[in-house]
Amino acid sequence: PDLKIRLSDYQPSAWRIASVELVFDLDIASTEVYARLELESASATPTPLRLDGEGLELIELRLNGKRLGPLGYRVEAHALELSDLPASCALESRVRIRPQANTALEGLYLSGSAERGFLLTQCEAQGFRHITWFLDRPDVLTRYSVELRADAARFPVLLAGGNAVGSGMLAEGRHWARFEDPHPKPSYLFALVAGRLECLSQPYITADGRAVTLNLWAEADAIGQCHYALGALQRAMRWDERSYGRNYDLDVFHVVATHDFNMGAMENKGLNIFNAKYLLADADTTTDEGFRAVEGVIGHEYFHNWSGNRVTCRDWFQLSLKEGFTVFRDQSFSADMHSQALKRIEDVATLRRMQFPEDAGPLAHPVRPAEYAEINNFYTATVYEKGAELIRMLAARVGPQAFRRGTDLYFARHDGSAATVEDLLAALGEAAAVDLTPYLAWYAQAGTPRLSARCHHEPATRRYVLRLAQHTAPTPGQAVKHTLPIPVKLALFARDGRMLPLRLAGEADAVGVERVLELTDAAAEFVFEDIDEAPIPSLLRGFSAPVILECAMPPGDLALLLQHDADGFNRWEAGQHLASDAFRAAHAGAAQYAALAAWTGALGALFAQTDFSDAALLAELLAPPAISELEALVEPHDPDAVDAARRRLEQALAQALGASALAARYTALHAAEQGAHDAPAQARRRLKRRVLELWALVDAPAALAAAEAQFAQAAGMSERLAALRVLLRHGDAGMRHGTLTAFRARHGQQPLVMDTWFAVQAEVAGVDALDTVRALLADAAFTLRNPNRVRAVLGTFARQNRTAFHRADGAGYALLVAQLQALDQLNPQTAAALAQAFNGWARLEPKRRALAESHLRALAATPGLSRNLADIVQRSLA
Ligand code: DPP
Ligand code: ZN
Repeated sequence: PDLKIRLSDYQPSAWRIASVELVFDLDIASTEVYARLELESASATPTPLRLDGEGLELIELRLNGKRLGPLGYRVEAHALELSDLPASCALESRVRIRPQANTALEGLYLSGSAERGFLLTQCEAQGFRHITWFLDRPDVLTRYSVELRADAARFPVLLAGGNAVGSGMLAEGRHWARFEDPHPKPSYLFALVAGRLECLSQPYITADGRAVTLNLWAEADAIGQCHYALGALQRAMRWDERSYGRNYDLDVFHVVATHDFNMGAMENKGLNIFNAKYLLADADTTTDEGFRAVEGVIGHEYFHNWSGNRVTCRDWFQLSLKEGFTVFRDQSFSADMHSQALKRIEDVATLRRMQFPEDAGPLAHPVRPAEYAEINNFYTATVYEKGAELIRMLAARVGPQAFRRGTDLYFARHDGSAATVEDLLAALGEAAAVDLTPYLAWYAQAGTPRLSARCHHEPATRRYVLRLAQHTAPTPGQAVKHTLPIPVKLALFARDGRMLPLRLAGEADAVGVERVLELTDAAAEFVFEDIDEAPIPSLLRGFSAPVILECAMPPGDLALLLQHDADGFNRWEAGQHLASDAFRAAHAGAAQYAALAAWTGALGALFAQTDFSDAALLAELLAPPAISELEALVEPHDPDAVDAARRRLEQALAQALGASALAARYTALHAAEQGAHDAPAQARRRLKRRVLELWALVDAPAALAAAEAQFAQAAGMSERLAALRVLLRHGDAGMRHGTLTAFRARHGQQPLVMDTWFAVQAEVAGVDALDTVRALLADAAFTLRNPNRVRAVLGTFARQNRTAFHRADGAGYALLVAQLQALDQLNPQTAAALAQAFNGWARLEPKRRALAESHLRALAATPGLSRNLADIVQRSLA
């Protein structure tokens, strides 16, 4: 049967819910939920009301106060249907739900143990239907009034979204608390939390003068790790006031940390709930990247208060309306807090590592999908990361002032309602007096466009001709592709490193030295005048469009850009281009090749410049592209061969830099290290980590000795972990065992650090890698019930440890499939996310391809597969 939901079938709801009152009698094993819905038919002649519900034990239904007998309604598998209702009525329901038995972590569930854990909810996308009967769709916005009741000793803290309006004691040691949210919201933004939690609190005054209390909540052993997040939250709030004119809008803002969470975090109105991984942070347990991730996610969820909550999505097809936009907002925030160029490099690297493979494989889908079988499988890199790139293109297209006017217009026009992608583009376009509708094609079309650039110089006419052409390969369900508007930011460099003035044919004067061309057709030619000698083009600066640029360039030209381009991103990009060319040659078995020499030579020169001030950028320059990017360059591919060729690149780079220079740089960085957390200290640590890794490739004994010392004396987790990684990769069995034991002895009681302990072992390549993973799965601290732990072991193994997962005998596939079958019984969402590690299987060399396919088919044939996992497996095999 075709169970797909389609965008083209969208119909507004036939019923509205004017308000809802909820009362929860909370208990771990069994919770009773009372709901009173004030219903209004959208039409004069009401149609039957169909409410969503899953796994609810119905106790009682009342219509306008009168109890409904079994003939008054119909209960189906996932719906409650009532016919012949008056156009306006009150429906009351009582249901029983079972939080402790809820291992899917969707709806109301228990985090931690029955004795000490707390209750919480996760409702996006469709968790609310696991709590009560409701119109569980984002375009039904309602005012919520919520009362929580629970044993006062077991659940001293009771929280729900909105403002607290009262609390008190009940009989038998129970207490109650009541909350009202003045802002209408869809059910996916509902949340409650109940249990023993500690609070870190701080007053905050918004730019428009509202006194707000910021409350960060965590279990007692973790509350001390909330200070960094609290500071980040205040920075995010100020930033949104300044950058977008957005103010917070309730008296209190709660953020709660849990170790049991399927996602990174959740933007519930007034009550954000965070995976502890993105909230808890201190120097002893958190790396520099970890701190930046906390700040970014704090920003992301906070920014949703406007882009997602005040203006929400009409339907789940519009998910990127809030997610792509909000990722763009959090990227901009992080860039403003740190470095524009580095943030851009990191974000593009993430896009290429996660989204490009998705867009090139069987799960490819547009940023706004046209259909889905299971919406939880569309919280993807495409909807998030590519969606953010589309907003970035639009922002660049209209310019900063018009973009701000446009977002102001969007928020004002759609406040308190549910919007579409068209609504956002209309507001931005109106503010800029630009027709942005051609950009809608980006939302509808899957696949990464290939942008090819060919250039030639005509000395006689002093012209430089740039020919751009675009092509997008077919993706599943989309055989024919359309042309897209592609903004190409560019500059032309003279041989001496000068940027040339840019005058296009037909223009009277040059328009600056950097400009944006828009390719709107399949191909176009751009002619630059007054160009005396063949320049070096710097194309797609700042990664001005999410495309694959194909432009053959001589290694010497790329080396020049790598050393001199003023655009930090394109500088890095030139190195990536060189490294990719070198990789192709290495993979093809070439003994020596110009690209490799140019890459190592240019990096050697940069490395030797002792005044190269940007240590963090240098660290990024010294890394070749990720393995998942390189895999895409050869088809079909053998993971062992890809891995070997990438290693040859790193080896050649380490040799070119030289053991003594690496040792000297390491020593200098180590001496400067003070355990500080300012940007220069972080940059030094970043470079030091990379230098240590390269050093170990050319002088393992010396690098290992340094790593052991660094591990023993580390001032914080960045240092400790960098050393541990090198020891695990290059050390002997005794060293590995010793450091892992010491690490565990120190951090065994800290779940997030133990996730790292698991992950660093699961990522190590080698013949015994699979035995390591088996041992980790058998460890007493491993459990399939905790998503972070599952991702640490199985996610790291299947996504990061390519040679182990893709072992030639198929043992890696067998291991993952067996784990997926077990995990799916407990947590379908996490199982479905993990199964996407199979994504590139069809591009493998024939032997592995056949093995991967047969294991996927076995998985598909598993009886009782969840809809989540079945959807991924079936689309992967289609
Ligand atoms: N919690 C997820 C996010 O913020 C889904 N909304 O992206
Ligand atoms: Zn989000």
